[in-house]
Amino acid sequence: MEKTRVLKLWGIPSVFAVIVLVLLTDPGLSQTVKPTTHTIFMAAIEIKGGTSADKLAPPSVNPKDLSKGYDFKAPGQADKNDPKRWEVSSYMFSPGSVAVRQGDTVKLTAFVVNGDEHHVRVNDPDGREVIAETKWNRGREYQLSFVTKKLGIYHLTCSDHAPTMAATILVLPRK
Ligand SMILES: [Cu+2]
Repeated sequence: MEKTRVLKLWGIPSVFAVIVLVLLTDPGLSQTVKPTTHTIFMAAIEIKGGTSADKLAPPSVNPKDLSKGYDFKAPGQADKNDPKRWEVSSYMFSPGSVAVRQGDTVKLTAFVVNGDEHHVRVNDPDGREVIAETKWNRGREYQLSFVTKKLGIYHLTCSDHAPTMAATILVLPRK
């Protein structure tokens, strides 16, 4: 209030003075002004589910035909001691989506928990390669870094488990 009064004394109408103060003091707005570096931790994981054919019939379409990232163990394959059990799984990146602003630097640190091998690359919103395909092995940690020059969606994909093992980096306008 004191600052408002001071500005008013300078001859600036109070409504404008308040707007100026809000713009100067709002941390959310000032954060968007200069590019920043986002350190993002990601894991390559496999989630699993299973049930008994007594409770639910296995799917009529083999999940493996839908994505290389899906796995299916039919009754008889999943558990030799339980011939009715069937299981499914899916490889994924966690988190699967992050948002940054244009011009920000993405510093990604990825740890491979599941799957012995993944071939991973990053493409920009126009499909151009930003990070060339690299082999990631289980139990290792990998780092990659790039500047988000373009607006839109950058894609981190694994060719071994396409199309579902993918993560998106949404690039928003700087403001
Ligand atoms: Cu993979």
